[in-house]
Amino acid sequence: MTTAIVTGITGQDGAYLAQLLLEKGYTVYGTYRRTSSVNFWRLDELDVTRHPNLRLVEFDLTDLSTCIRLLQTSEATEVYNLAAQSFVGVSFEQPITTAEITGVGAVNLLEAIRIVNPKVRFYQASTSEMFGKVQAIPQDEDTPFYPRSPYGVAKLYAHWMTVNYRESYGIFGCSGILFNHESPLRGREFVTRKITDAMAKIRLGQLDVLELGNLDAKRDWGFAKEYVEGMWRMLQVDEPDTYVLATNRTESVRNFVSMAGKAAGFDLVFSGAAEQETAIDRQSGRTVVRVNPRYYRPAEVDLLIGNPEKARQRLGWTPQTSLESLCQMMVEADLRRNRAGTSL
Ligand code: NDP
Ligand code: GDR
Repeated sequence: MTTAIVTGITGQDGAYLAQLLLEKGYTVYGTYRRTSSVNFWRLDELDVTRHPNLRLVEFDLTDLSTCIRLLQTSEATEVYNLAAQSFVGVSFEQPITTAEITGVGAVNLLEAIRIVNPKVRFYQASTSEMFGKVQAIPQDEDTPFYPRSPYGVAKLYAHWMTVNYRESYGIFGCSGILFNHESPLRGREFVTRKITDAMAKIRLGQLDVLELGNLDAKRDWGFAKEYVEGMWRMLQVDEPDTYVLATNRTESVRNFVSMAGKAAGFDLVFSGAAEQETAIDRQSGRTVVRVNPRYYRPAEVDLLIGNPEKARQRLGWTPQTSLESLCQMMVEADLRRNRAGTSL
């Protein structure tokens, strides 16, 4: 039986990856931070919290000694580092915390692997945010990086340290450059879930209007459950490497709003320039969305679109779920939760 460590198991990807590994017969050490209130709602939704092969362990990525002890006690042979301060917006307000967790935290794990068992296979959750102000369209493994946020810079440091430990010490370190991936388990601070949750609430009469920032930003959005399969595949091949996972389709935030509106029964018409833009429901005439510049970021990533050809060829990985189906799935989940008053 293989044993894996998944850091950040309380997050979206951690929950899906735990489910996948448990289904494959792994023993999973899933790490969570001690907080004043428990945060296992995603694991509960996937019904894995009480799985007999799941060990939930208290852990903080910024503490090297904890990383070493976790490697020693678990005797894991695969480590998936998903833990991070992952919200780009907050990284502008908390750049140092973001650097410590999202950047240096990855090196704590790499050091623990070097000390305890250099044969451990390591997955680093890298990101399309490292491309930032993009230098080529579409972006692939050879596209130069130009991060545009403290989060992107911290992730770039962790990415290069993973490559460096691979080249310096022969550690099996893989870096997955994942483009945005969403699901009903996405945190409500991220734009897709913020939109699907709000559309559900407006439909149910629980919210008046949704306020958003930059509607022109374009993202390559896929389904998270499929992306964690790609993470696992990266650690099963003979050689460690860097891979892009993406859908190769990009859409604006505005288009995602229209899609989610449609799934919730609205027919939205946008008008007005930039900071005054609104979306009105054609049938009722009511304003459903309006721009609020407080959600703008100091520096923006305007357009991301990834080329996942290397992952297709070497890992046999291809995304399956269309953005329309993903959006529909998220709106339906949010309608259900908000009807029941259980939205998190
Ligand atoms: P989430 O924000 O949902 O989850 C992040 C996880 O990290 C949470 O479990 C969080 O715990 C944990 N964490 C935060 N700080 C620490 C710390 N100091 N010590 C230990 N754990 C900590 O992210 P996602 O699941 O969406 O993403 C997973 C990873 O993939 C992240 O590293 C993210 O940056 C990266 N990524 C995500 C993409 C996406 O589109 N989702 C795309 C590309 C990369 P807590 O619940 O206590 O806050
Ligand atoms: P991103 O995701 O920054 O791409 O990082 P997010 O959903 O936060 O933003 C996407 C785009 O939408 C614009 N936007 C808004 N964003 C939020 N959160 N809230 C708003 O109200 C809003 N209005 C417009 C943003 O400006 C941005 O352009 C995500 C995270 O999961 C990272 O951890 C991950 O590395 C990348 O995806 C790939």
